[in-house]
Amino acid sequence: MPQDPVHREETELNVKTRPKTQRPPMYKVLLLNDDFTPMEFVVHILERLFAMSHSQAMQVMLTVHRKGVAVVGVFSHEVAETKVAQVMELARRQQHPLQCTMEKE
Ligand code: TYC
Repeated sequence: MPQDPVHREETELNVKTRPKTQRPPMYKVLLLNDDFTPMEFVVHILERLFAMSHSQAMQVMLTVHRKGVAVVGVFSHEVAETKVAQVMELARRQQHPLQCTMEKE
């Protein structure tokens, strides 16, 4: 950028009047604890659908188990919806009561 006073002023003016670019809202995907879903199943879900390593998946699963809920990822609305649907479908197929929801960040 030119740094002489005239050009500097233009640069600052541009910064002030530049239209704000809106970032799309992001969504947290939350996993909820229950008393019945096996721990290994939750770990498997976190590895497969949320690209976590085995030890990372274990840690997050134990956080949900102890605290009741944890954020397992932050995504665009479309991706978050897909992740929630995939978790719910895999749990339903195995007849586990695992619950997964999303909320605006
Ligand atoms: N609480 C479950 C158990 O003791 C394990 C579990 C962890 C279930 C995380 C759901 O999102 C969950 N088998």
